[in-house]
Amino acid sequence: SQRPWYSIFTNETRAFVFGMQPRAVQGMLDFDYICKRQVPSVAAMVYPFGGNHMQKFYWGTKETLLHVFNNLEDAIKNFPQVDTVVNFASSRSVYDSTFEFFKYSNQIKTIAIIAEGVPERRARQIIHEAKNKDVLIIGPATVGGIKPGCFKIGNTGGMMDNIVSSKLYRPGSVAYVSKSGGMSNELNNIISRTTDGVYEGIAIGGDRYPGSTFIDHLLRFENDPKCKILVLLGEVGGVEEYKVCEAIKDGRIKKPLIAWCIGTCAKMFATEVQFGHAGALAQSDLETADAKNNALRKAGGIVPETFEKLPLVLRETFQKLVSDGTIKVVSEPEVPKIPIDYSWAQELGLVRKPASFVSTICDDRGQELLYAGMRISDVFKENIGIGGVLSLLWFKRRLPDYACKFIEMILMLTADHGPAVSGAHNTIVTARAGKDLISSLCAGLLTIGDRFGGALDGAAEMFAGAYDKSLTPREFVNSMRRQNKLILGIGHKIKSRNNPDLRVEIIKDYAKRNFPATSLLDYALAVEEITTTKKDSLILNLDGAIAVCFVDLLRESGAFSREEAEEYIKIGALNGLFVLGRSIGFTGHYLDQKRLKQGLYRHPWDDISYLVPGVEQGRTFISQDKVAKKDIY
Ligand code: Q5B
Repeated sequence: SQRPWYSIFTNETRAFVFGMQPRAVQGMLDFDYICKRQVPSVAAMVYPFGGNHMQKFYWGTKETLLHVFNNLEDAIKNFPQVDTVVNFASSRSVYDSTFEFFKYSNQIKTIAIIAEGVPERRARQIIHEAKNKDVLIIGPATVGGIKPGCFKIGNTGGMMDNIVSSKLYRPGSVAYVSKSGGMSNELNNIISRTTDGVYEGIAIGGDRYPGSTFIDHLLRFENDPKCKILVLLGEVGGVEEYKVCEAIKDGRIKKPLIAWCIGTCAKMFATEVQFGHAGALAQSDLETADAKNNALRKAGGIVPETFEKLPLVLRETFQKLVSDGTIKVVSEPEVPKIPIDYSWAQELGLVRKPASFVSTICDDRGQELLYAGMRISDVFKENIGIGGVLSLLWFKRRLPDYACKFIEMILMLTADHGPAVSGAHNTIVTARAGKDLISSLCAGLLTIGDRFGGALDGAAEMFAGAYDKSLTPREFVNSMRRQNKLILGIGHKIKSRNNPDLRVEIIKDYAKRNFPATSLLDYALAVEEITTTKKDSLILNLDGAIAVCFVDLLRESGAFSREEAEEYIKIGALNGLFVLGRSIGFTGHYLDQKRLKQGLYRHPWDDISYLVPGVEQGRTFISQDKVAKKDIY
């Protein structure tokens, strides 16, 4: 590698992220972008589950694709310049994945291990192997680290606004090493306010056996000429801070080192206290925060009296180095603009845009699904049934119980009328042609129209129109005859006065007994009186009966304004009732055919009248070229 040993991250460092961590990757890319890096620091993700593919991320305000490899070998082969790994593997799998990376230790030189709770035995094995392979480990149990202008490990630094407010988009002169990610954020903030900012910050992690220790990083910082002030934020537990004391004493650390060990309050407790980290417990007097602070002070470190005074000593030390010319203060670059995700900006109330869709019936965004404002749990608590659900989703309101029951009655009565009707026939033929449920169902539904099952809207419009114009039933029938139009809702292929359709009887009876008024039904029955005198089968059929009763419901129930009632007739709500009900039957026919393993249907020849030009001994009577096409067809 071209970089000096002390500089593990540069603005050209490229990394693999192990694990499916799109948020962390996006955070790293956003950091790169505001640092004005030319190439994203994340070269690829390695995720053993699923195939090799590309995943989309933002690069500033534009989008870019990153590789996701399901095996390390491919990743290494494709990106020989990658020398860093951010390993998000869980505590259970981190050992195996890290050892996998060790196989490529000629290339991979730094591995950050994020997982908490890695068994100490495993952690020590990893550390041992890392030493053998000359690989630097940061972690486990760490957020990672950050080098302003160069590289950010995973989620270090928190959200982008935090990173910007701590000026982590450009390098300063102060390098720190701490244990925890939270305290690193605090240091980023303090350093940015009291000095020219962070040069590099590493959180070694809170476990008892971190892969690299305070001294490892402080020696790097000491040797890095761009770093002018060192900061150590230790804590109660462990003896690593004493190695730093030694380094100050024996001159390996010469730069000003500001140090503080957190946990001085431990003495206020009667027994030893385990602080947040696994390693944050003093197992002897030597491991207390006070003892370590005293030792660091004695060794020559700059140790404030309290943590609150840390900013003060930082400022003083910085000022001193500025005045003696060690630190040259450079002018601040322009504060970068942070691209914010649209969803976040929207949540903050910063942006608005006209929506492409408007929807007013159902909302699935909250904790609970809402049907026209009614919680799905209430739908069941109040037992509103399918009629109630339909009234919410179709009409955006609760309808009276008798109306909901009527809707359910319609769905039950229209559910099926045998295999012979157009729609069921089509469904069956389609199912037997080997098609799936939805194709077969759609094939059946497509037959629904003015003649079959879809006469409801037309019937409602015709009867209501005539009634509203005060045409007598006779005038209505005559006018339709004059216009040469069939009255929709009248007539049936097999049902008649003598063979009444009992479904229609049920509808009529229910409406008569439950509706506040049945003006249009009465009018339609008067029309039926006339049409059946012409032919017994010209009865008010199922479509017609449902249609006129539904108009009575829309107009007379008090649940709809007159305009609303007319609109529902016009926009096709009524045919929806037949479509919904008959879907039950068509689905039944489909399942029936599949259960019966019925083969491909072919219509028998003897059931088709072939009225094509005749043939004699395989030849046409009249030679085709002498006959005009219109004569044949
Ligand atoms: N004539 C239903 O025809 C049918 C007349 C009429 C005035 C009329 C026919 C029709 C309107 C559409 C309609 C819904 C095609 C039907 C349904 C669901 C179903 C189906 C099932 C289920 C029946 C004989 C003479 C002719 C005609 C005249 C006929 N209809 N005049 N207004 N509406 N109706 N569809 O029996 O002088 O002799 O030439 O189109 O409401 O789909 O079970 O099968 O649940 O699945 O073939 O119930 O009525 O009668 O064509 O031989 O006509 O009466 O002009 O007069 P037919 P045709 P003329 S329910």
